[in-house]
Amino acid sequence: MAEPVLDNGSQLLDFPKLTDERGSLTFLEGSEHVPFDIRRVYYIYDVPKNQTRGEHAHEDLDQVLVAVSGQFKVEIDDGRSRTTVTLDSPDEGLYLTGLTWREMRAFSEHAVCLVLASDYYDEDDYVHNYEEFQRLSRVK
Ligand code: T46
Repeated sequence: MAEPVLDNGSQLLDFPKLTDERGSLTFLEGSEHVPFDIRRVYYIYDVPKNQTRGEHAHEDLDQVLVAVSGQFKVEIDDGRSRTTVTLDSPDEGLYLTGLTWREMRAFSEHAVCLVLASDYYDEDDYVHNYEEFQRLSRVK
């Protein structure tokens, strides 16, 4: 069952998990387990403990973040409220939609953040300035 984390539609998603004596398998199908067609996949790893990643929003991009190994925290903000989610399970994803500021920190050793994205990489879609993000969130 999807659990809302922000009013803008960002939410935690539960994925299928098939476990037998050989271990576990989770699969994700675009538009089925993830609410968009997947155009891009990337992963973030080898992050030193004291480093922060993200610190931006996207104007028009949906993404799902999954801790496929280890754990990390994601602080998210839709311009009205801010919350922190800990991702630590390969069968759970954090769906980020709308204009959502994100900061990822406290990566554990060997943490891997898999990201599924609704579109190709576009530097122009990034909002790096927090004041600009707040201004945009008031008009959207
Ligand atoms: C996001 C969070 C969760 C590419 O060339 N192609 C890509 O698809 C991506 C994602 C990045 N890059 C380049 C751009 C930078 O030169 O890789 C470098 C590092 O990217 P960035 O500093 O944006 O990484 P993070 O971890 O701060 O942010 C990333 C995503 O960029 C962003 O969309 O939401 O992960």
